[in-house]
Amino acid sequence: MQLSIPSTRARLSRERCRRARLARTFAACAAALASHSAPAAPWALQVRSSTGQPVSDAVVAVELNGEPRGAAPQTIAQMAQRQRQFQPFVLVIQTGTAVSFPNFDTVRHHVYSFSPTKTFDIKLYSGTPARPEVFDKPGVATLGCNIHDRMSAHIVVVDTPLFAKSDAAGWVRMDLPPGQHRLLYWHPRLGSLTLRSQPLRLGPDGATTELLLELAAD
Ligand SMILES: [Cu+2]
Repeated sequence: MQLSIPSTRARLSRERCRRARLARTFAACAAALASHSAPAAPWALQVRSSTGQPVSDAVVAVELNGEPRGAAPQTIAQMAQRQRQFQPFVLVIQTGTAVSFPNFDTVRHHVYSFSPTKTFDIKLYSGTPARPEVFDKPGVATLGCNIHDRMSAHIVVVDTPLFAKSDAAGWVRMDLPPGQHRLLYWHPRLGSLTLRSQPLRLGPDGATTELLLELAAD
């Protein structure tokens, strides 16, 4: 078998190309690592009202530059109905999450949302609807039940896996890398279906942030 010169050249150039591809991948990888090479440090945020009271059930999310934003495929969350109430009252999910609406009551519910973030209507049903609803846009959806006017809840959809709800003392805690991030927040009593945002600059040693909210009366 004879190895012709052109085919040797072709093989060499393929090899060079492969190495160049690897080098580019490595460079991209190294750049990505450099931007997040500093270890995450504890970050705590307390949400309080303008009168100084701790605020629970506030949604807090942090977007890091260059991080993946949508939820992994098949991510599922649940908004249940028990004793003619939605549970939880506020559900936070990552964009792309599918939400199921199981009804654990003996009465039937008719769950809907007219919010632009996600419009849907699950007509009178018992048990668990066959198909979950996928929330593919960030924002806030307000839920209701056509049968029980007092039933109400919110689904808050964020473009980041870093999210939490404030606890009874108003605290949210996360480990975050240093950098220039974006803090997003929302509370039912802010009276808007849009999340608010502000820059969040963090150093390498962790930090505590205070967030004061002007809340409407209950
Ligand atoms: Cu109902």
